[in-house]
Parts: sequence; structure tokens; C-alpha cells
Amino acid sequence: SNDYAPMWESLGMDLKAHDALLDVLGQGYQDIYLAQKNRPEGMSYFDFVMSEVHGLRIKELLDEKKQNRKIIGSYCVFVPEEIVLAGGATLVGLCSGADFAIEDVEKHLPRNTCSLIKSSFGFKLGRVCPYLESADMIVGENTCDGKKKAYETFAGMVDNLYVMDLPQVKSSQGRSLLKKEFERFKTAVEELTGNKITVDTLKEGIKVVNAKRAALHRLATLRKADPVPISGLDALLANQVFFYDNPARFTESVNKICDELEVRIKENQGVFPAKTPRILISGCPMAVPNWKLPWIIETSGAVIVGEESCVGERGTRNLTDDSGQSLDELMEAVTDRYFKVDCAIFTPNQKRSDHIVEMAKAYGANGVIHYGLQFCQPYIMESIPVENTLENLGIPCMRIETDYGMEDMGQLKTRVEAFIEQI
Ligand code: BJ8
Repeated sequence: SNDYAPMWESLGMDLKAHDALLDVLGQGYQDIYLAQKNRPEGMSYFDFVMSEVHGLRIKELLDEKKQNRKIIGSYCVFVPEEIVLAGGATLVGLCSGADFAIEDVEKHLPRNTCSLIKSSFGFKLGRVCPYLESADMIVGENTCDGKKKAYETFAGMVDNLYVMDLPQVKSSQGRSLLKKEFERFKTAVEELTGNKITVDTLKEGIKVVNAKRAALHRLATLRKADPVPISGLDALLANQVFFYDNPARFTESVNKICDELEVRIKENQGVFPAKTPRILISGCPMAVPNWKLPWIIETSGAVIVGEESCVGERGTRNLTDDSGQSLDELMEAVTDRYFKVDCAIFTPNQKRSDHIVEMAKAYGANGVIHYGLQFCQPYIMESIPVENTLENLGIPCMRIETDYGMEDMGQLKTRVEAFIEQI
């Protein structure tokens, strides 16, 4: 990895702190991922991607930049990759799943801020995220109050923050706000890249992103089998890499794993034995390297069969209609697609509960574990009606509130084990 030091240095990163981060990440990957048994061979691609997540992939992005291609970073699945690709730019996810520079962060943010927001600040303040440092534009969005207000402070730490407004209600006014914001974003992308977005480029962008999503749909469907052919940890990793990788290569790699899983299913081969208790995870997004809860679940006698999450099915389930003949028709289709995302910042948000029930049934889950990041009001508030809905239908549910710290590992494991025993 030392070969990349000059590259990281050129991005203004703190090499010492970054080395320490990579050590922790590498060790965590070893203990959590490589320690798993019966992994599909195709996962070796993702092992490689993860080992090069701050190396080769960054080099590729910097090579793109040399060719005058712009890099856009985002913290939310509401930022439409279709439009970014149509403008000839590349989108990367910036959400971070590990604590960093906490003391520094708490000079800028109240202590009772969710780990995800704190982590984003920590990676910036600690200068350890090469994606963030490579980005030509960083998109913030008015979602939860935490992020919305944090971006006001974040604007003083970076010089290229663009903030997208978002509706909170799924009304016709809400939809028209989203459409206008997507139009404004399209113009901003055009200005950044100097490329005019056309019917053809937008159609192509839609096709590329739809193909990525369709590959993940295929993977999700294969997890309905019993025994399950892939662990929840590995499926989560594919959903996480979705935000970083070259789109075409990602699609191809996921489809390759699916080919392998189809054979496994035919041969009745699983990653855990048949009849292993099946868990659906629902709630806040899990960004790399936030593998804590899935790891606990899958080392406690259960297997995760789905993620109702933005790093998962909530983020990828809908495709964008690419049949429009004019730019406006295509922009309408993009708007329609994103307007269906049932993030807990929306009120009311019945569709999300419906989707959780639908997923629990479709994947044959014996129980749902609701994952709420501490201090995340939208998801923790919503977890109570979600639990009520599920339990009224006889689907056991456990609500967990945690953060990126490791202090509660033992306690969580005890609770998860008790839940799995009872379902
Ligand atoms: S569309 S889920 S990616 S906003 S965990 S920062 S909600 S306090 S991440 Fe999200 Fe977009 Fe919604 Fe999806 Fe706030 Fe909660 Fe923290 Fe969160």
C-alpha cells in the first residue's frame, strides 16, 4: 500500500492517521469477512475491491480526473446517479461507517449527533477519506435535521458543497419540489462538467444505473432459498460497494456471483445449514466498515436474508423508466423513481412499514431486527410503529439502538442471541 503514499499525499491526506485507519479496516475485514466459511468464490472480487478501496479505485478516479471527468460525492441515495453519469461525471458515496477524530468532531457537532454524521465530519477533519478529497463537488441534502444542520457547518470545511433541498411529504407539491431540485442539480452538473445533458446521455445513464440495481435484485432474489447461498455480511458488502465501484464492472461482478449462487441453490448448498433462523434487518443505512450488527447476528446462529435499508433494498429496489422520448419525460421518470424512496424523513411514511412486511414475507424471515443509530430521530421514532405493525402480524421484531462504538458488543450479542432463540 506504500506505493499509494504519494497519491494520498497529493490529496492532502494525513498519512499517519490514514495508515492507522487502514490497519483497523484491514484487521476488521480479516476478522469479520475472511473468517466466514463457505463463501462464494465470486466474493474474491469484493475482497480485492476492499483491499484496494483507498488504493486502486482512487487511482482510477484520479485517472478519470486527468481525462477531465469530474467526481461527485454524495451522502444520500436521493442524489440521482443517472444525472451524474449523463453529465459525464462519476458518483461516489461518502457516507462513513467508523468513528474517527471524535474529540475534534465534538468541537463542531453536539455529542448527541448520530454516528453517521459524526463519522463524515471525522473523516474530513482527520483528512483520511480519499473519496472526499478527490471530489470536485460534494452534495449534501436536506433530509434529517441532523444532516441538514450539519451541512451548514460542513460548508465551512470544504469549498465545494452543493446542498439539495428535499420534500418531507409525498404530496404533489412535494413531488414538484423534487423535480425542480433535480432540474437545478442537472444544471449544476452541466456547469461543473461543461457537458450538456441530452436525451441520449440521460437514457444511457439510466440504463447503466438500472443494470446495477437489477444485478442486486437478482442477488436479493437468490437469498430467498433455504439454505441461503450467501451470507448477509457478503450481500451487505455488495450493497456497500455499489456506492464506490465502477458501475459496469460492479454489475458484471454481481451477476457473476449470482451465476455461482444459482448453481449452489441447484445443489442445495448453503452458507449456513438449512433451517437456520432467518433475519431481516431494517433501519438506518450501514456504510463501510459498519459491519457490527450483521456480524453479531451471523455469529449468533442466524442468517440475514435482506436489508430494508438505503444500503440495501430501500435504496435499490426501484428502477427508472428509460422509455421517455424527451429530456423532460426522462426527468419526470427520474423524479418518479426517487419519489418512491421511503426514507423515514418523510411523513407519514406508511409505505416503509408495508415494504418491511412485504420483505419479511418474501424472504421468509423468522424475525426482523430494527437497527436504529443512536440519536437518529427519524428511524428510532418510526421503529415503534414498525414494531407494532410487525407484531400485529405475528412477525417478531427487536429494536436495537446502537452507535459505531464497540462498548456494547457483549450486551448486543446477548440480546440478539435471546431474540434468535425465541423466534
Ligand atoms: S434516503 S436514510 S441515505 S437520508 S442515521 S444521518 S437519518 S440521524 S442516513 Fe439516509 Fe438519504 Fe434517508 Fe437514505 Fe440522519 Fe438518521 Fe443519522 Fe441518517
